[in-house]
Amino acid sequence: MTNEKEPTLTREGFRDDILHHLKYTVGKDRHHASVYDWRLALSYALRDRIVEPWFASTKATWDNDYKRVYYLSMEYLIGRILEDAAINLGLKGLAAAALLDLGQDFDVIALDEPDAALGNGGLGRLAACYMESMATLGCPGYGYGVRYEHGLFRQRFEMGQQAETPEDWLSQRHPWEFERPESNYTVRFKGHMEERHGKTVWVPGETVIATAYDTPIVGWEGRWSNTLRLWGAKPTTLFDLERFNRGDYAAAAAPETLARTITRVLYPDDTTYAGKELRLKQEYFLTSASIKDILRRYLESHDDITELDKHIAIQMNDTHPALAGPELIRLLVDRHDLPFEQALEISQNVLGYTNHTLLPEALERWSTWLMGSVLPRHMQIIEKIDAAHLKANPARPASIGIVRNHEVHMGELAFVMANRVNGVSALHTELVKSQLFPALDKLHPGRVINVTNGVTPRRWLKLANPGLADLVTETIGEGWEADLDRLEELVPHIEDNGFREAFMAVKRANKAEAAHWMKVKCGIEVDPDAMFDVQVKRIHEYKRQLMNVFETIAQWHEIKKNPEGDFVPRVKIFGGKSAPGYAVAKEIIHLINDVAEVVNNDPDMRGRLKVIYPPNYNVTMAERLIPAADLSEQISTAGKEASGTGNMKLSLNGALSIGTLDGANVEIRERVGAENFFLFGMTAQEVIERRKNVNHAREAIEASQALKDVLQLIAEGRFSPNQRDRYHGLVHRAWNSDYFLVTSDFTDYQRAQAEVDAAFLDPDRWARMAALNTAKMGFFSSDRSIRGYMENIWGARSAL
Ligand code: DL6
Repeated sequence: MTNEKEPTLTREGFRDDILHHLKYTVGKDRHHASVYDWRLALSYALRDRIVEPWFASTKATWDNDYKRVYYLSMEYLIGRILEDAAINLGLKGLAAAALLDLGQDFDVIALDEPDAALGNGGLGRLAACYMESMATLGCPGYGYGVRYEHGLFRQRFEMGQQAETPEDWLSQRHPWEFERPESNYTVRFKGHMEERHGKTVWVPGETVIATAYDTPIVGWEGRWSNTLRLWGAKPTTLFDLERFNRGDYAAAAAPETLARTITRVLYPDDTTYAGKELRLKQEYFLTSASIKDILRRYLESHDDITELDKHIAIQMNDTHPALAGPELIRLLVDRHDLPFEQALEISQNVLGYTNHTLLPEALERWSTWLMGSVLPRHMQIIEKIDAAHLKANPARPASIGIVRNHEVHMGELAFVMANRVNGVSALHTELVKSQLFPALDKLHPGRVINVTNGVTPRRWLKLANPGLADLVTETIGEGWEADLDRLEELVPHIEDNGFREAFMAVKRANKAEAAHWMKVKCGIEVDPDAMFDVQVKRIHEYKRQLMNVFETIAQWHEIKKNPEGDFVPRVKIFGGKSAPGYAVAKEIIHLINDVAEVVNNDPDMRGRLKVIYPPNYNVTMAERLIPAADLSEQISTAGKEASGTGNMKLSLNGALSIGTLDGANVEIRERVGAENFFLFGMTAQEVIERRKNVNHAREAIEASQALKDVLQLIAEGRFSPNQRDRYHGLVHRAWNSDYFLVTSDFTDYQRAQAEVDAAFLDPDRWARMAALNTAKMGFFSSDRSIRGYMENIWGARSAL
């Protein structure tokens, strides 16, 4: 291992720590311990090493009264913790050696850990990267979230179709957290309002207790550590004994059922909102417990509640925690007796809002009836916020009110309550201003700013790709992990044959490992020398996996027509889950699997084309596939992908991108240079124009024989021989609606794919381009993003 922190700890000492925990914490002797037992023992031994920096960070924050940042997010897509913690502590090598002495293998043990999936996709994984970067930069902060009993569902394929089963990460002991039963808050729902002695009093109909579970998040080199505080739910009364004694067991257990339901499952959909009442309760549960905890902590060392905004900043990760505004006002007014106007001003001064999507269906709205019945006091406050905003901005158009058409618009609420609203890439921020909130932006110029997303290099290079990480260290020395701009120092080395060879040798080794894994996981053999063409992300129409499948079919058809021809061998690799209720995305999954079945069993395709779709894509699978990718598919309809972060991870690991001018692709291309990025497709503006032509799909298909053939092959059931009409609906939509413009961009996509083939046939050119991608990714470190938040939104300083 390179760059191991000089340990005061010895190999023998750490071995003893592991054995101590195995015996006294896990209760096993080493001769009967399973991998699970060893994992727990190792995790506790590592966790011990985090506790000191964690306490020291907390103490320094109290002693110096540092400004604290609170990140509120309904999702944290954490992944495995063990190896990440070991790397950040500089103890991975030592841990591996100590385990070896005990006859155990670090990698086997690390792989035993469940992949904590408390998130659906990009927004949740970003929150996890940001937690780690805040700790690395010494930004005093807390992440607040929900301790879901079941994270994102497990995906299986049954006859090619997605099937979901519950995920159960908490069925095993979770060694990284500390339960804090003393940190608990009553969260109220429903009921009614009463006026008592001139005060408005909320008499709740239901209550649950939010109780804290803390996970320390250690930054690079263990110099600072923050807390991720997840709320679990407990009933306010254990059970109704009277009802129980009468034999009415179901009614007796009602309080417990309510509590368990709230934290039972991560909301399985990031685009549509069913199960509305429960979702609203989950959001309020997170928000209420967190805001109360924030105020409690503040008042422990400050007397004056009106000074709150000088000492804290609260970031709302999308609109999901947007009740933070009304809840903070409620507490300031109802509990601390501040006038509404002052409470509003203080709240606005502490709150920031990050928007992560332009998709209208993903912008939350709640009916006033639902809001009023679940949170009657908040409904009153939201109306007051809306009225105050209108009073201060009399020219405000009715179309942008927070409450309109009997709905509460959470995007507008978050915007009005925040002192800064940020988009997540330069293009997205422009679209937030011009398309999403144009009128609000005009009323509040300067409020919308950009902070382009980033990813943590500790996990997405050092952990995921140790071969490349070691090569980088050998070439430019240590320290790049916390100063990713230094990757630029690789540029002159790209001229060096030896460096390029070493770079491609790492890629080849990663591909060989991934190929072996695919053989075990999917039973399909792939050639590590073929191009690994990777599209891994949520399955969504706007991300256009469909275009990739169409192109795969076109390629298959070409090879069938010319079986003796020369073709660049490709392995098309897909990964991703669809929201369970999203029928069109599930149909795309089915089609990918159907196409894979035909392609992979066709002797003409041998050595030329394979399609692999391993089920249950998650953080761990990303760590395996991303370092092995040659080509990164970033092909969303321009104007729809807010940023993307997979695009950054893939480029960082030396994959070349084929992509549209969408989200952060624009900034990636600027950095790697237009000649090193396979650009295709319409711009966001052209997309808007194109849609005005109602015949856009038909015209695009008529103009491309290849596309016509693809649709014909699908329609006649070539990929669904046992149900030939399976995709008639899909083909019909492609001809007649095609909102995401797959057909209009298809021909240009094919052109760009041909350029990719030509580049791949020139290994030296490819090696230069791939290495340049890695070298130019410094900007996309989440450390840079967090610095941006600290300087331009939170007004927070590093404690280091
Ligand atoms: O900002 C993180 C991530 C972006 O990179 C993706 O482009 C965007 O799709 C994603 N949004 C979500 C769900 N949005 N909502 N609500 O995950 O955020």
